[in-house]
Amino acid sequence: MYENMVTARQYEERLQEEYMAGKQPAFDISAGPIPGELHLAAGHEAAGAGVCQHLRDDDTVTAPHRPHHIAIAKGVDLKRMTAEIFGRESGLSGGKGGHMHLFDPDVNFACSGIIAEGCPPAVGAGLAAKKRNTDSVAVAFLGEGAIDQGAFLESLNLASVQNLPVVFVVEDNDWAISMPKERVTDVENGAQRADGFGLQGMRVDADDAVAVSEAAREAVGRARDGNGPTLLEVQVHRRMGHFMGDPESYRPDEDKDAAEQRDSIERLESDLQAHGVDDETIDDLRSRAHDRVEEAIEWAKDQPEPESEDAYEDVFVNPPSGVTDNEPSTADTGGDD
Ligand SMILES: Cc1ncc(C[n+]2csc(CCOP(=O)(O)OP(=O)(O)O)c2C)c(N)n1
Ligand SMILES: [Mg+2]
Repeated sequence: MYENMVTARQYEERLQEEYMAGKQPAFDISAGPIPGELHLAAGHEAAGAGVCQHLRDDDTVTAPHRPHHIAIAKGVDLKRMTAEIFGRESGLSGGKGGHMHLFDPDVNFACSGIIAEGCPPAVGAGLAAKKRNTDSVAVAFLGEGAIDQGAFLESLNLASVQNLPVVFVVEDNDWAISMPKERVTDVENGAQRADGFGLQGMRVDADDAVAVSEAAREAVGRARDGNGPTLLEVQVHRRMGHFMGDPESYRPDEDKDAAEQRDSIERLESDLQAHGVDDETIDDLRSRAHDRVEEAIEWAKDQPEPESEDAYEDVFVNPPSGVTDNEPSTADTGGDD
């Protein structure tokens, strides 16, 4: 878990540098090697590492718009993920999705920029596992800002009534962009949402990877054993702005300071030291993470950009005629495109 969390933090620190290149002096979101929005997950690492520690490649994970720590913990190919973020041809989605649209079928990972969007597909994956009689599970990650979304609430209901192997993991960082949780949701503990739908609810209150891992062991185990879904809420902290370039003028200084102080990586490091792990071992893990991150970034930056004439490839099942030079496909997709 520690190596995973450090990899995620170091990875995002490097992405931050790359992202800002070319965007100054006046912030230009479309400039530089990583154009568009970038949502960093510094302060959320315990949730990704603690939960994904219990998952296999054949388990499905859907993640939201802040996906890197979860993708890394699930074992998504770091080089191809980085190439995707840099918009390169060898990226997971051919460079067309960017950082919020990472798909890796080898480890059954997907994410989306639409909040709560990952919940219905995770329920679908859970239903598929049940129908196929496998013991795979599906995990949907979402932010606390998404817990009032219909897609989430309907997913809770369906997973519960069908007793599906699904775990919903809410990363509660107290903020949805500039909106504090208490102004939009009248429950302090999001896990209480479970009560209305007849599934198990759990909450981990501290930024503690070990506590998350213990709760997730129980939740994933319940799903794998055919005993139904769980809603697990995990307290995390957003150490940065909602996205890069967010001046956070809406956020009180004390809140930012509190997020700085509650670092799950430092906490886990102290736990490891208290359990006799020596500094050399910790340094080794950190330097392994560093090398892996550098290798992925250097590799990705060397990859070619996609050809502009391929822009419409992989976008439509049946491209409207005239959209591409190719004849529209006549394949029967069995439904609407
Ligand atoms: C359905 C939908 N509505 C609104 C948005 C715009 N939006 C992007 S992120 C965000 C806030 C998400 O907050 P939360 O779920 O708590 O996740 P966090 O950013 O805190 O990790 C919103 C409203 C969106 N992407 N999708
Ligand atoms: Mg939030």
